[in-house]
Amino acid sequence: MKKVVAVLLALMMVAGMVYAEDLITVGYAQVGAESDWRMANTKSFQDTFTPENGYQLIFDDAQQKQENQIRAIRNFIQREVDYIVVAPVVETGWETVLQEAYDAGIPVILSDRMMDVSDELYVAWVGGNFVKEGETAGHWLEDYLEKQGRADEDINIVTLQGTIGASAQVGRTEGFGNILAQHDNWHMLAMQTGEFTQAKGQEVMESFLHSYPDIDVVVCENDNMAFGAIDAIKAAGRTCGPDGDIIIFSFDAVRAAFDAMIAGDLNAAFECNPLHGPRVAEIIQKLENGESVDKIQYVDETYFDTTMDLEAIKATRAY
Ligand code: GYE
Repeated sequence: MKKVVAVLLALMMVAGMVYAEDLITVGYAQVGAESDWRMANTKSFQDTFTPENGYQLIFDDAQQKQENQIRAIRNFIQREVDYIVVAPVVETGWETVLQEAYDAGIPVILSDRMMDVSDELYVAWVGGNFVKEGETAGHWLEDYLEKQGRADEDINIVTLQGTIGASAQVGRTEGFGNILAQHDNWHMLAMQTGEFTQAKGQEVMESFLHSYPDIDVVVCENDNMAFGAIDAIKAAGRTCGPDGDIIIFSFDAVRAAFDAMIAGDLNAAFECNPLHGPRVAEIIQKLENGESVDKIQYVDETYFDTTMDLEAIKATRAY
């Protein structure tokens, strides 16, 4: 009996090994868990890269620290994964570790944010067009002020920026800045990072409200910072949103941003799609089949504001 069990166990182990060997191993160096967007992004990878779909996912949460991401990538190289996927926390400082992956013959796919490295060090990038998102927000504000008959008024603006040096921060700041530059009556009073988190967003907004009593517009480089900012505005006895005295909008358009718009606290949300898991899987499948892939792949994005049927739209949203 013992023998039979031993043989069975051995067989199961071999079967397991063969099975594990058939799986494509993917190491994902994720930024962290700083926002709703990020959680949706993580879930998208975890739902896509499953054994049922032919993958083994090694997931690493870097807690928004570049040194942790670099360590994770080195660990993936050591474990000889088939593919490395990185959502880089910031754009600079990757040349050395990416060269190491390249020398090890492991393809690197960038997702979400960009890296400032030479082209041959990664096979493809897929993510949102952050400059365009910022410009869309700027055009939305133009339109909104126009409709309110405030197009020629002096408009005081503050910005809660994302993690400094992250593509989403750099692009959104640049994009909104392009439209700002076309309006002499728009004044950017201050820009400060809220690290893409609700807590930091609230803290920075509190200090903005102290320093600048006459804020007309708050630009939040993600939804979660807007949630913090809304709390700070209310705590200061001020109001925001379409019926309030401060205009506030943000980027991402996660489910909770719809709730904030429906509640009348947030004016608009500029979409950034986090569901990159299937997009990265498609790239990997093409590479597996020896097909070529587009190096840079932007995802189409839109925006939402309180003039729309937000309940109906929210019901169709996946994140
Ligand atoms: O906007 C923010 C997250 O890089 C697009 O990172 C992403 C940004 C997203 O923390 O919520």
